[in-house]
Amino acid sequence: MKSLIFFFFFCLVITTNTSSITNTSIAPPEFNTTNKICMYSYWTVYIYNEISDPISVHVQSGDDDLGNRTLALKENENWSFCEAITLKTLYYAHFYWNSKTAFFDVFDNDSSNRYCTPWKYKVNRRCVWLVREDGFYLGQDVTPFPIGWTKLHDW
Ligand SMILES: *C1O[C@H](CO)[C@@H](O)[C@H](O)[C@H]1NC(C)=O
Ligand SMILES: *[C@@H]1O[C@H](CO)[C@@H](O)[C@H](O)[C@H]1NC(C)=O
Ligand SMILES: *[C@@H]1O[C@H](CO)[C@@H](O)[C@H](O)[C@H]1NC(C)=O
Ligand SMILES: *[C@@H]1O[C@H](CO)[C@@H](O)[C@H](O)[C@H]1NC(C)=O
Ligand SMILES: *[C@@H]1O[C@H](CO)[C@@H](O)[C@H](O)[C@H]1NC(C)=O
Repeated sequence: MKSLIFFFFFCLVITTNTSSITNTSIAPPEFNTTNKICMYSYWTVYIYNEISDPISVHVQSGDDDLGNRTLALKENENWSFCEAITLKTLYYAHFYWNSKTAFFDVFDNDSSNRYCTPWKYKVNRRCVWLVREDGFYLGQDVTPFPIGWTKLHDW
């Protein structure tokens, strides 16, 4: 069990305007970003449901199973871990929304370096998934959609 959850408060200040309020249903969270020291990066991955139906999310890795969780609208699942120095840390997930399903890697070396918060000495890193009716988006923060989000998968 290498996933331990550590949380710290970090006030995320996002300027909003009227268009973003009508366009974003999820309020910016206060991410807990403890400066936990790892050999390499310390990560927290968040998966937010932005679909009005409940969805089920089942996250697993080679040696960890976070279970089948149900997320209502705006709810999130999150977990934290030290990235292996081999950079081979991999988490994958099954998603269920009514009759639709999806299955893909929710954390790997390549997508985390491309779309998540960049490496910085002794600073925790973060990936945020946004689950929408039209697919799955990855970003660094809960910013007003579609700013900062990259669509990576369909249902
Ligand atoms: C934030 O992380 C710290 C360190 O792990 C923990 O003690 C604290 O309870 C966390 N706070 C929240 C709100 O999760
Ligand atoms: C949010 O706004 C953008 C442009 O401002 C638009 O392209 C997009 O379709 C909107 N999304 C929703 C869910 O209304
Ligand atoms: C992360 O998940 C826990 C429950 O596992 C929840 O209490 C916490 O609020 C979540 N963090 C954020 C930033 O929403
Ligand atoms: C997880 O929950 C969904 C929805 O209830 C279900 O369709 C799916 O079979 C479950 N998956 C597992 C592995 O239990
Ligand atoms: C990890 O990703 C970085 C940046 O995309 C890449 O340069 C490096 O070769 C990758 N390492 C492994 C072990 O996949």
